[in-house]
Amino acid sequence: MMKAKLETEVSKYMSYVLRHAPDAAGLTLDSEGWVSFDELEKVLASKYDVSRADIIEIVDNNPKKRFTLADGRIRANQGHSVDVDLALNQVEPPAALFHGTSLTNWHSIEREGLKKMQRHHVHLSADVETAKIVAARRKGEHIILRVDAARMFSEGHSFFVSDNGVWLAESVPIQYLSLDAGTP
Ligand code: HQG
Repeated sequence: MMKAKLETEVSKYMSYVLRHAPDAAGLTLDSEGWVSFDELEKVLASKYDVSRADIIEIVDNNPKKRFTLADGRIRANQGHSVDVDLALNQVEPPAALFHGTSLTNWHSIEREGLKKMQRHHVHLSADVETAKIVAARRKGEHIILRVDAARMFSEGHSFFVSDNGVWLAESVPIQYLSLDAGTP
């Protein structure tokens, strides 16, 4: 059993490498974001005191299922800033989706809608609770935005869902956004 602190640290580094900076670890992702598990294992074992079994445990225990390990390859399920195409299928979203952010962002969001910023998509959740958790990572006061996903979808916008259940969109124009009633 690994210490929880080590597990979190390795998991964060895995997210960093697999989403943002494969180069920093001397890794090259394929066009869909996959890298050989053997290669990642070498990188992690040279930096941390972890075995192959430990790394598999980190993948399996990850609370948000951030990684998929299959056929000797591993990738991050969402959140990339490097140029990968996850080849996700378009899906019809639930009627409403949610996004949590800081109040200070609202002034520009209300002018330009939600933009994907450094990532490939705007990240949305099907439940308010998840949006609150995302918002809580931001400083200051928070807001929860409700996305009228049903109308957005019916008006031609595409939605995707990552393998770990994060809802993704290219952008959310302002006409589909409202402040959720649950906003403090
Ligand atoms: C904001 C975590 C001003 C947006 C979570 C957010 C998530 C605007 C920030 C995942 C804006 C981007 C992603 C606009 C958007 N003006 N601010 N027009 N449009 N923003 O980190 O959604 O733990 O790229 O509100 O669970 O915060 O990493 O996105 O505050 O799923 O697996 O710009 O990260 O997952 O920040 O978080 P991010 P996010 P992991």
